Amino acid sequence: MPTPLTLISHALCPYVQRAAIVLAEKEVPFERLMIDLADKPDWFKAASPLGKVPLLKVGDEYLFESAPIVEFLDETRPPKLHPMDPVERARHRAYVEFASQILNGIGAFYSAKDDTGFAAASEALKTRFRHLETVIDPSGPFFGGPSFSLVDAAFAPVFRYFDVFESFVALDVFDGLDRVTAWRDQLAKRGSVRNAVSADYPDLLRAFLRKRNSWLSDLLAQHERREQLATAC
Ligand SMILES: N[C@@H](CCC(=O)N[C@@H](CS)C(=O)NCC(=O)O)C(=O)O
Repeated sequence: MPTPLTLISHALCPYVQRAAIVLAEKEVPFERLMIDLADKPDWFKAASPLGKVPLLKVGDEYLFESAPIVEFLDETRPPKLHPMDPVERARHRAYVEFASQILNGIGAFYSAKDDTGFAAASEALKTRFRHLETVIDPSGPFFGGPSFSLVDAAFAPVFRYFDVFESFVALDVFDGLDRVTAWRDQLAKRGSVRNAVSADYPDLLRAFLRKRNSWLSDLLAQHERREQLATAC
């Protein structure tokens, strides 16, 4: 009888998605438990030293931080998603961290208070994606070539943000980045990626963005007013 696994989650968290994607790639059954990060239960505070999701409950033990969680899954459940070659593996770990830095950049992007801050955050993201364009395996379809890896699991939630952003604002972040765009398209089609969030993810992300009181919140509000007018006509 395999040890039961529970992924302590939040509906929008990109780090939770990494773990959910890896579990799905490995076809490992698991329970998913959503918590309210605005009202953390006492058991969660006790189990999560940094107060963050994801947690992976393995039997009676709680693992925290997405990187060790997915590495644990990769060590214990086939197929291996990390490359066998140690240098390549170290490189993949670095690009998982690169994805985390991009997530910080996305936070700056959706929190920017004015057009100047928004343009600066957008430029910073473009610089990161331009770098990625030079390091993706050109034969595709995934970051390292034919096999889905932990880097793919880390970037799929990154690209998912842009699917929602681009539903209400035209962005040029991926302009001219053909390899990144092809990779993004491949990841969006993958079952493990699609199923890592609920069907109402776009609505939940829009609701989150509406409350940011940021430049992007204003762009969303303008778009939604136009949508309402179009429906009224
Ligand atoms: N370094 C952590 C980052 C996880 C993280 O930032 N989780 C966020 C949600 S996406 C969180 O739980 N924040 C706590 C809070 O909002 O109070 C990891 O890789 O697991």
